[in-house]
Amino acid sequence: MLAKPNVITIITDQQRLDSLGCAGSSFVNTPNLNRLAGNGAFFTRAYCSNPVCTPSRASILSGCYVSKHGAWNVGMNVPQDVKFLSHHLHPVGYRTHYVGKAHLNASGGPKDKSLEAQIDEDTVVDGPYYGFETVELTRGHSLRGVTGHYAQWVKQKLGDGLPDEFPAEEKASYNFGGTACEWDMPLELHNSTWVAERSAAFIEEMESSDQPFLLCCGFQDPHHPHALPKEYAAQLEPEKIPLPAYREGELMDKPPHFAMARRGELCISEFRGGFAVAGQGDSPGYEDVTDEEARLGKAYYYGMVELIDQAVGRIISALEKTGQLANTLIIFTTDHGELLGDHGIWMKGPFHYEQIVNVPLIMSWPKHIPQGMVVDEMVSLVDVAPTVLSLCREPIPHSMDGVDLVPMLKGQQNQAREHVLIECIDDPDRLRLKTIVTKQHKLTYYLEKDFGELYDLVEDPEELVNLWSNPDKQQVKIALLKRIIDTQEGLERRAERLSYA
Ligand SMILES: [Ca+2]
Repeated sequence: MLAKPNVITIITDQQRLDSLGCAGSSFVNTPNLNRLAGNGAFFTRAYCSNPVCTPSRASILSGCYVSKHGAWNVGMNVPQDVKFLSHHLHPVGYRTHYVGKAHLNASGGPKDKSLEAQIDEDTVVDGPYYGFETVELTRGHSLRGVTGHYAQWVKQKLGDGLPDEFPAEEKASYNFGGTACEWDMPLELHNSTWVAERSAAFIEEMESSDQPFLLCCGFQDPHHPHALPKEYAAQLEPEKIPLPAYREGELMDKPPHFAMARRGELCISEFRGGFAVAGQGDSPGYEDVTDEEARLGKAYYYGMVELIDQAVGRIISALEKTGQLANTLIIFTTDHGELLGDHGIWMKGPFHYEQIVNVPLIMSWPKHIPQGMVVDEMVSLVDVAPTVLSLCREPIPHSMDGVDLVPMLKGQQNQAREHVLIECIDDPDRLRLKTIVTKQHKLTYYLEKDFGELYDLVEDPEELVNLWSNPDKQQVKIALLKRIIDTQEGLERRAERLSYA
């Protein structure tokens, strides 16, 4: 019998598709990720299921859309009965381990209600955790992310305890979410270095084991604050980075919360629910971001991706050195993208622009996934879990909403799906979005609102012309609305029918 493959899922945080050299970007240097893509399949139209952390991560690991798994926003725990890849693979002999940022629990709030909320500089969470037998977790991002197992590791490296802080100098006079921060954090102690080193250590441990493994690597970057070790920041060439794409007046035909986000008014608007709008927080707005600040903020962001690239190189080289590369399926993706000032807005949230929802996805397993394959057909990150199970020759549970991509990867199918669904519930009483994306169109329905969005992605790839109210497009609009209802019906909870009556 053939041995089961090892599986490594690498999930970064808030990474844009254009942050990869293999996506055609000349201003970012990602040799290791380009090579990984060249050794496998690179997807140019992979869509996340939700524009923020927890819901999207739960979808990647469970193969279910947000309506099905129920973790509808950040600040909450993924329900314990949701089954992840770890729950499916551990009982069939897999050793399961997680290193890095998970964000499957609320990051704050009452500590007795969330394990991850307990993580701080002195407190770690060891697992078992959501089907992973062991975990080494951290919480937060860059300047605010030296916590949990990562903090313990830094302390051990320094020998004489953790300094009160690693100081950082902000390059903009106010924090708009994309501010560049020059950070007094040595490269060898950076969070991406930690994820690489601990992942490599696990891979080395597994060299002599008969068990296959599932390793999940969760990078905290390139999530804001955009902070880089001084030594790395010095090498940046911000002048090479394109300025954000924004045309004055382009938000006029959009739902009102778009322009409010730009003006920094979301937090005081009718769209704010019990908490600030996820992905925007109490942002002061972006109208005053200068070209110089924007370019620098973007340069630091892409620099953070380059550090991830180097870390991924170390993880792959640990597989090579231990002779496990040929039998390891590697998935590289992220939870959602980032606007970086495009359309006049930074970060993410209830704006389903391509920069937020069309995300990086690479799958590599030499001899099993065609090398150098570029997949331009649409896929969803809910397809990751069923595809992993298929490649591990394990049954795919009916409860998964994702489809098995293997027939498409093997050339037996031209396309895996006709549309993808993206859901966002910012607040059950406020902004709720259902987006359907097809080959040509993208429609976003806002529940109980008079506004909506419709784009022709072929004619208008920059999503500048909202066709929602265009009289000539009402047939298309009705067809896409029908698809949302059809898709939603499939997510309803259904008990198993056992007999006629
Ligand atoms: Ca995230």
